[in-house]
Amino acid sequence: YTTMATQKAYVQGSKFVELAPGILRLYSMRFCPYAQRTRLVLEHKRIPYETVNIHLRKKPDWFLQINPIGLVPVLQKDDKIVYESAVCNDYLDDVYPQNKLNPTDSYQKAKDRQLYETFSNVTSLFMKIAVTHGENPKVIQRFLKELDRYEAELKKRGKFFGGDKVCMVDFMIWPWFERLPLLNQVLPETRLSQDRFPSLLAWTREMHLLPAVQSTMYDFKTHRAFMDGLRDGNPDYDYGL
Ligand code: GSH
Repeated sequence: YTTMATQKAYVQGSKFVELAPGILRLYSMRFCPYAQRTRLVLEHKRIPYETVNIHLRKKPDWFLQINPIGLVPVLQKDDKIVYESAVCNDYLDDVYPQNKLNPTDSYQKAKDRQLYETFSNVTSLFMKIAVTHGENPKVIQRFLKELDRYEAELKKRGKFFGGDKVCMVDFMIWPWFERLPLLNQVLPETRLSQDRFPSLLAWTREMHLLPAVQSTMYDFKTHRAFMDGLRDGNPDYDYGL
């Protein structure tokens, strides 16, 4: 579904690639977990789109005009621009109703939203541990305690957060589970144990089987290389190209 000629990140000074009428475009960065949330939804719903990857340390001026906050992901189609991963995903689920991901019931929708909005607790602790190599054991305990909430909820819901099928919650939180082996390698205490996290472990295996996950994921070596660069203040947005 990707039609752009290059996957390489567009840097400051590079020429804007004109957007053809009716084409949906995703501004992304190959290793961004937030952009991956939106890539997962695009792939799951089989929505045709093109990708423009952005060099996040040297952003083109035209990108800052599209999103003044300067973050990816951003969706653009004709005169419409949408940013923030949760907003992008809800928008896609509304506009492309196939393989619906959000519940129609307002209360259920609120509960799901609560789960993925509060996941920011997990993502910030994840980054803290990754950057400091987990030197503060209390942070690791807080991280696991946050994951307890997801374990308990998943236990009630079934195979996925959507029950038998995936839902928005699954895709909104998946990118950090894909990257969890990065922490596990250095800090065995961050591993999901069978005793404490049986549901999340089974879920991780199921998620790996989904075509949307397989087509958006990177292998461990690639995630490792990108994360090491990020920690050194020198991320390689074109790693592996
Ligand atoms: N709340 C945003 C969302 O959910 O979309 C977070 C997105 C985000 O932090 N993206 C990062 C980014 O664009 C890349 S992983 N960083 C650019 C910057 O910080 O200047």
